[in-house]
Amino acid sequence: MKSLNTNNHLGHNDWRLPNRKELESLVHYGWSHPADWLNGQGFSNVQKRWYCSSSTYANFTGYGYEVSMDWGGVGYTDKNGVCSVWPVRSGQSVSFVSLIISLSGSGTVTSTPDGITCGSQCRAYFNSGTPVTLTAQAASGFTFAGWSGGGCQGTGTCTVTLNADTTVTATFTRDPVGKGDVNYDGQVNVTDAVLALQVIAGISPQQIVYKEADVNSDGKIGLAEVIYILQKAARIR
Ligand SMILES: [Ca+2]
Ligand SMILES: [Ca+2]
Repeated sequence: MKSLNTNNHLGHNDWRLPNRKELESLVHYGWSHPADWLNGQGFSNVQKRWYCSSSTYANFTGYGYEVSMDWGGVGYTDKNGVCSVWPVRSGQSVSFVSLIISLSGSGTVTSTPDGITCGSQCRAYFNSGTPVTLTAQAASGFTFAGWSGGGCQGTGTCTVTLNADTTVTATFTRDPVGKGDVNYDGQVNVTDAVLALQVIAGISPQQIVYKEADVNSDGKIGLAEVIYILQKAARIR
């Protein structure tokens, strides 16, 4: 890096190593090899290797963070070790902030612009000041109960203007047990009838039985439930 500045590389002498957030912001997590994606986006010669960052590893200051453009991971290595460099210029720097999504219950959260696809990708970096709109989608059997953190609330989409590292929590609550859904899997079918019959016969049920599946308000799973379930399964109810 020093020699780039000493030699006034490409007419500039403010070259530096990117920091960890800047390098991570280049990674497209939807691709198994970020280098392949970057080389198709106007960059050239991006290698499937570790790239050094300027960020020091806090637990051991002789080490610095590095980011793999092969698989997108973050690691750390001896500052005197060998890794690839991606020179950037101070005059062009922007500051990046992180957005982390925390999920409670089952569902997904996506962002516009792209970056967050949570469950699988729950952390992304954006330019400071970027408005990011988050959309929540409950999994089957769950209902989106709302946002918290980052100024988000309610159950609609939420637009967060990222001026600092931010964590937003999306809470999904499980739907109540439906009538006749003895094993609480969201469906009323013959499996539920079998479980109910096992309860009646005093046989240990093969799955957990939810008494909330009660259909006649006696607080028990019994013949009334079996009849209800079979009528449902036979489509005569
Ligand atoms: Ca069921
Ligand atoms: Ca009952």
